Amino acid sequence: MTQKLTSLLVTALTVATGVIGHGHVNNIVINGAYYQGYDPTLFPYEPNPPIVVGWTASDTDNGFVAPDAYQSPDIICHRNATNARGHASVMAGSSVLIQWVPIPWPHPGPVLDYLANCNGDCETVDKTTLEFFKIDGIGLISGGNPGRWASDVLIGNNGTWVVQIPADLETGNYVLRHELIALHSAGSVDGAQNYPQCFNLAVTGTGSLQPTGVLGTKLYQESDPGILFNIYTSPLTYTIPGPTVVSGLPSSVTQRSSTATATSIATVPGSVSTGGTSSKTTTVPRSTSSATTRRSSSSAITTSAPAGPSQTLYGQCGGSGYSGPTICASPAVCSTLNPYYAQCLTR
Ligand SMILES: [Cu+2]
Repeated sequence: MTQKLTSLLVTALTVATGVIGHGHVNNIVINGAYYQGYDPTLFPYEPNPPIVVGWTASDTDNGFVAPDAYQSPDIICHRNATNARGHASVMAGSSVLIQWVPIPWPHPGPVLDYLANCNGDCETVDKTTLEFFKIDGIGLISGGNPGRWASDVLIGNNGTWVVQIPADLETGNYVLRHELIALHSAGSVDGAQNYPQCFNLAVTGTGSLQPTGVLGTKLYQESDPGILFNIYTSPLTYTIPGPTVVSGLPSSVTQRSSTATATSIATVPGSVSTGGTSSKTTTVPRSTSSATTRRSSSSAITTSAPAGPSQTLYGQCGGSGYSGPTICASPAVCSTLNPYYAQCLTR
């Protein structure tokens, strides 16, 4: 009864905070090129939304998928998701920067990234056949109640997360499934909040890595120790939910902010005569492109100095057991080098 009341209150608070409390990925950046994502708060209301690299979903409230939907297709790429109509090309070993909006992201929790081979075009693949393998995952970094989380690193980098496409990955079309899990209410059953976001990537390279994966509907269970988890105690030990990271891959690469220098248009299969490996990259400066002026998203990936005590350049700003300043004096940004050490660095 008490739990029910609590969850009702949480629901009421969640509704009250509206879009301020949640978010979605506005864009990704690959080698300085900016690719618009799917904007669930705008595109459903546009007669001709642009073709983008992000999957369409019906989270018009910027909301989440709850644990009671873990065995439903909604967990795969968010609610009622349908395939992105375009893709971005990326070389294996390159990094993809993912930009969340609005900033700051409000919730503590892990950051996870998966890939699934489409074995054909990702624009038409049946999402319920995708088998996801985890390419990185970071949870609790230090402390407890509530502790410092991977999400705090994302927040410290202006809502961005850097994912490295495995250097050995076999050439092919992949869905990148990037996910934040918010744990602020996860102490109650069905209280965690998953924010999965999917993107189509055409990966080129010479590698042969073909990890085995699991269906999206088999990633998590409501009762997983990293899902039903109370962050408001100390000390904490956290188990990142889902399958383990593919053997040989780091749990995270160095996190940093980045600025796009060009805007690229999502490639549509069959529309480029040179084949699927080249993208139609334009060299429009991002400050004048239509994609970047949407919702003032360009400001989201410029570096700004948040309030609070700050660490000097090259000083420590995070890591297991660290309790000093976690914000870097501008223009440095806090870069997580490993779970035990983060340092203020300039780009
Ligand atoms: Cu929220």
